[in-house]
Amino acid sequence: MSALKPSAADFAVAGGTPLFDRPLPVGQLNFPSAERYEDAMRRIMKRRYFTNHGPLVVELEARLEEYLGVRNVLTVTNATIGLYLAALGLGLTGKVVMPAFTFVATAQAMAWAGLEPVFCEVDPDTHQISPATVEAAIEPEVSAVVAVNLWGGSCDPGRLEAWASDQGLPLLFDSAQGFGVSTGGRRLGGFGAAEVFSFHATKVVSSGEGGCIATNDDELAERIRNMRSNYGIRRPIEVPLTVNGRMSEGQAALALMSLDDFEYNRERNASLRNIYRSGLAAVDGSRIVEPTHVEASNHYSLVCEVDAGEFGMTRDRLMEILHAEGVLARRYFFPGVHRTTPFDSDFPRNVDVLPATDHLCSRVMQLPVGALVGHDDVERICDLIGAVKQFAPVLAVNR
Ligand code: T4K
Repeated sequence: MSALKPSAADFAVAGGTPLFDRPLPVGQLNFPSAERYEDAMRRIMKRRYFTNHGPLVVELEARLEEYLGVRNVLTVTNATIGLYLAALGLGLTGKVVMPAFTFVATAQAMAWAGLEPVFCEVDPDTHQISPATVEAAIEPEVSAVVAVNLWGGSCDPGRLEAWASDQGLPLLFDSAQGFGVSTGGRRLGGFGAAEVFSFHATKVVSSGEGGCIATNDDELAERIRNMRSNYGIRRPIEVPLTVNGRMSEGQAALALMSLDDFEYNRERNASLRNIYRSGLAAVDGSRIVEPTHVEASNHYSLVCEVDAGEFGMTRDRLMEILHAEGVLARRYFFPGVHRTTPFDSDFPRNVDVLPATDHLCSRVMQLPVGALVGHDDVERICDLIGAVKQFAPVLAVNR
């Protein structure tokens, strides 16, 4: 019997007291102390230089180039704009293959760049794309592949790179979730034509909103530099369009502090994962998805699959129960990009052809990790999930 919830009537969905009075979210939300933040902002105020490639952005780009081991890093307002700029900078046209099991921004950015998505499957165990899943979606007019590195793991980018090179297809990586991740002896950042990272508040390195494009292609970098700033910079170079994708000094200050804190936060995430691992090991019907094809993960997210048959209730009913207790689990990526507007109506042929993606969308949830979640909290979440399973025969039907 669970000490937390001795009977089904003790669950908040049945009128009991919620386990957490302060709801626990899934995002990383790693931010510096108010003192460090105030100090950084005061320095910006004193300089009176707030944006347009200021000294903190210059410093950040140099540090990122060194850390990621790439020739060029271009900071941007957010990763969605970064993906859009990278696609335009690469001159992609026509159709691009990408997974439907990703955050909707991957496809939205390509649509803004005038590209048509052709959605491919992911591997049901790793949740990542592979040469085989991409190859199965290839059509004659496909001009590029947009690969996604998910969950602090990777899609084995070296293998995909070799395959894409054989096919003569440019490869752009959405590594929004992959900062600090290494695979095959290299950090993500230098694979394919370019990689795009997100520094959103929910990411492990954060500037509130923000991101960067990493590339070893100097010509591409120069083109994107000119596109990123409405008026272009440095030597004149022909670009299709310019836009405002610049990062501000305030964002750069946050990102620099977040870089300083990254190793601490990575280790903290890893320790939370260890508690989840042991806490859920005996809960049949729950499976923690480990970051695959990596030597070092950033442990950005804690992803759990729920097998309704084995667990005794659906993922959605379990989430309803967890939410009532203050555990704000999220069902990324429901319902799959192929089933979201406008992609479902614009490209209906993509909708009913992705059974592995649909299967994952019905059973995957993220559980809380990050700065607002303590080791004790994770122990209690695991006990709670165990208790839900124990009372599943009652709770599952009490809808
Ligand atoms: N490609 C991939 C593969 C991505 O995962 C993403 C972003 C992108 C591209 C695009 O990157 P950006 O353009 O965003 O740089 C969140 C994030 O907004 C998004 O960055 C992230 N992926 C995605 C997976 O998750 P939402 O709309 O589901 O998050 P939201 O705002 O509901 O927050 C999640 C939880 O965190 C909630 O419980 C609330 C809590 N929260 C959130 C924020 C922002 C807080 O407590 N405080 C906060 O400040 O998209």
